[in-house]
Amino acid sequence: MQLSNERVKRFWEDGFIIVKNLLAPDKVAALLAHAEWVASGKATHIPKGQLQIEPGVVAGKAQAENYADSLRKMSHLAFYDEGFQNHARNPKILDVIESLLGPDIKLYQDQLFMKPPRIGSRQRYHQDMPLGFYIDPPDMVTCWAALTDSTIENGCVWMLPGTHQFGIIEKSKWGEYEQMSVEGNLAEERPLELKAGDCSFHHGLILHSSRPNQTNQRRRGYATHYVSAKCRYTGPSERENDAMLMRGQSMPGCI
Ligand SMILES: O=C(O)CCC(=O)C(=O)O
Repeated sequence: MQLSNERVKRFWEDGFIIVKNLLAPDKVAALLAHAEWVASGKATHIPKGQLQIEPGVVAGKAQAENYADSLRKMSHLAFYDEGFQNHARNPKILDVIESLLGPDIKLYQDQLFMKPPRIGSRQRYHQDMPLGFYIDPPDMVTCWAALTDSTIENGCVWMLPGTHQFGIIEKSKWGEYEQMSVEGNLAEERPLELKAGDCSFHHGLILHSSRPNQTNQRRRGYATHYVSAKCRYTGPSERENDAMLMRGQSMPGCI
């Protein structure tokens, strides 16, 4: 489903859009079950280095009911696992990405955000691109797929509309926005409440955050980070570039 010109224009103005019901219920249920199996620690084909534990658990200040509920996120799954890779290659997602980035698309990274019940912590305001995405120009769009309903109470993602237009923003400024948000003084921020199967799409330079999970239910979101295959890779070593072609073609001298 290609986006209408009006929705594409909206994306470039705001830096994000929501596409409701993009994923079929059976696909969401299967991916969620697969995510829970991977999170249980039984999936030996995924390197352990790709996961992060909730900071409260690491600091001994929070206790998780079980191993899965101690996890904050898992990364780079589609590069090792067919189930996640099939999702990343979902033509409905790639059609939206193509409307925004053009026909030649690579997957640079992915992150399964776990947001466990009660102890799932706040994600501070940040831009994705300066946190390890080595590309030029900044043609990067993330699809955040809701595997469960995502609400204000269980810690949905919040966006600061239009901030992708400012380029890379100094990290001290991220902290200022964060402070204003925590104090409830950031009137421009917008919650992205989603139903399971909805997807939001955001630009790699937009400032965004997410809140703690205050409920007894897990909030799961799987983010796949796409870049244009026409970007140059600007990372420290070409060996670390394992971006995967999703659609169209690779370009000589590019990522
Ligand atoms: O899902 C979250 O809690 C954070 C999402 C996020 O930061 C991202 O998709 O880049």
